[in-house]
Amino acid sequence: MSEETIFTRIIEGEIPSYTIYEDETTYAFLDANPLAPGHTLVIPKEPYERLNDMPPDVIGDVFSTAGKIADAVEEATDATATTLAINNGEDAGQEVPHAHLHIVPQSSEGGPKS
Ligand code: DGP
Repeated sequence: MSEETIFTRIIEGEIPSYTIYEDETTYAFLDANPLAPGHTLVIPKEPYERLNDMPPDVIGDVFSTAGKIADAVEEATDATATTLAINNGEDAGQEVPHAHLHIVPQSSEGGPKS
């Protein structure tokens, strides 16, 4: 488990966020620096730093949440697809050391919708 990060403060409501979905183990909210409108982050509520640190059931919970909300994210943004991505470690571009799955809406024209 990593130290608490800004995402822990978001889960606890100390920092405002736009909630997309929440359950016992995961939280999904709009990215503050979106690659496209509707860019959503799915995080485990426990502050695991990387995917490598997460137990299989928690990995399953995060992807289950992504599966539950992918249609809604596409419908809300007129997207036709989504890119799911994890920057898994600092050298891969991970800026916040609390594991998170990016869901980026994509259009039929290619590239993120803008
Ligand atoms: P990454 O580079 O994979 O660690 O992505 C971190 C993402 O987190 C980045 O796209 C911006 C987003 N982010 C950082 N701080 C905040 C915040 O305070 N609120 C929200 N909603 N998103 C944040």
